[in-house]
Amino acid sequence: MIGRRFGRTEDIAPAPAPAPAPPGPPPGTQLLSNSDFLLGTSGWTAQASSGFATYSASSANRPAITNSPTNPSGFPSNGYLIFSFPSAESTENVYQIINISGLGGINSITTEANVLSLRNKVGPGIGPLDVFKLTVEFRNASGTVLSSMTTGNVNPPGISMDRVTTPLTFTNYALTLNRSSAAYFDNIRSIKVTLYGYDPGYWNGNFGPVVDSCFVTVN
Ligand SMILES: [Ca+2]
Ligand SMILES: [Ca+2]
Repeated sequence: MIGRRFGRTEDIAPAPAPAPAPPGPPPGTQLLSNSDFLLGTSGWTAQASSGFATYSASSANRPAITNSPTNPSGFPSNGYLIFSFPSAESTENVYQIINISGLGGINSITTEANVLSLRNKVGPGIGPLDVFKLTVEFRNASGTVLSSMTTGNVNPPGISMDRVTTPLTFTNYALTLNRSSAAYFDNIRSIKVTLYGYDPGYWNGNFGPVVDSCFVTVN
């Protein structure tokens, strides 16, 4: 009877247990398919109505994926998404939608892209810097956007056409959504990752930002 006062514990109805969140992928799982672009366009969608371009150093006007960029030289053959010169996001926009059954046991989602700029040689100097943007949307089961994150437009460091550096240096851009700051975290059922970039030098061909890899990792 020690510690009991004014009533009996069995009079108090237990609070209903909250429904458990559907289990998420194991922590550390990487969710994007063809994350390193080694499998061509597999898994990725080009928003342009005409789809992806065929990689070209002279005539492409949309994003393309290739294992072997021909200009400039210096790229090893391991898969790259390379943008072109139109600045319209509807044209230079490549995305992938990841569907998940739940995020139980997961505390964060990190989206990252490894990017390098192909700067144009214009006259005696280097042309305008390439523009790149990484955006990720978190959606519920109905497809409603719960939140989005973006790097905004950035200018990845890069190389000029006639001064290739070896090894090529890619810059990592990352966005992390934490469970602790997102009350809707357990309602997320899909993740849309969008890569956008363009070449302000306006050279016909694929001379925009180069994406070597893109990952979505849960932890
Ligand atoms: Ca790659
Ligand atoms: Ca460029």
